[in-house]
Amino acid sequence: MTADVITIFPRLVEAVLAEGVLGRARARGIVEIRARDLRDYTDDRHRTVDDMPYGGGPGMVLKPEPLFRAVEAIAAERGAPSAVVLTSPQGVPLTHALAERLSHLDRLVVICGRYEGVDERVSQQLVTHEVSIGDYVLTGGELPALVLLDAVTRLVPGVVGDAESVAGDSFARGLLDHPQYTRPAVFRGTTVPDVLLSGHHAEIERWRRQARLQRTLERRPDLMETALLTADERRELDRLQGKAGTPPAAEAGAPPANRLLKERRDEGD
Ligand code: 9D3
Repeated sequence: MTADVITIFPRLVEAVLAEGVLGRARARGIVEIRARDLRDYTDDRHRTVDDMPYGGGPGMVLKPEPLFRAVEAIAAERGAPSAVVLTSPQGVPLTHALAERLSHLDRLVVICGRYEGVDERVSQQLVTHEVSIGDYVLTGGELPALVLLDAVTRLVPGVVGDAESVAGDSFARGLLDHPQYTRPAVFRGTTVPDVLLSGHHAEIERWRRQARLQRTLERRPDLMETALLTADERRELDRLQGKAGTPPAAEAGAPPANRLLKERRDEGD
């Protein structure tokens, strides 16, 4: 896969892509990702990429010409792109399913939105997918583009070493993960659940399945609507829901039950 990221902050994008799993995948030639400076595709002395919105209003809008020229230059170099993604607050939400579909494509172009927006003719005539990463306001589309590329490229075969960890993605199956523990078995007085030390693999799997379902019910009841459940999970869910005294769903935005935070709250903070 190749991915070309069109941005006015190419050094920011390049710095992130150079590190971690993606940096290694690039170094090994599994994916070829390049940050392109939008200003390189301008033709005026000031390398202008934006202009005032027709009809008035605050802020500036990304001009169409540099974006069209950038995509055309990439197409001439690499061949026609399979998809041209624009990161935008007006986009469809990024989901694991969308990341999965994009991961099968050969040549990706990602345009980072900026300022108050992008000329609508770009969305209409150049872009194939307009994508948001969630309902909160950021200062630009670079971080969303990097989030999208991270989610997409880790699904390209060979990028993540352990294929099992990709296949077992909780979002791939629609449930949250179970809790994880590592050594020491006792940390500042708190122990690891006995079952995890027992070596009884069937018992451990039962405990984890119950924990995944209970967490998803409490924190993300919306996921329960679409989760693909095994017969065992369905049985366990019925048991959890049938039982009286099931804890109520966590309040939206409620802080985690973290001991340090709780103590701060108790101090009247
Ligand atoms: C919808 C907000 N707009 C109302 C005037 C202004 C605006 C705010 C923030 C326009 C652009 C931006 C910059 N954000 C992105 O480019 C962006 C984004 C985001 O802010 N949240 C979640 N996903 C994305 S993808 C691109």
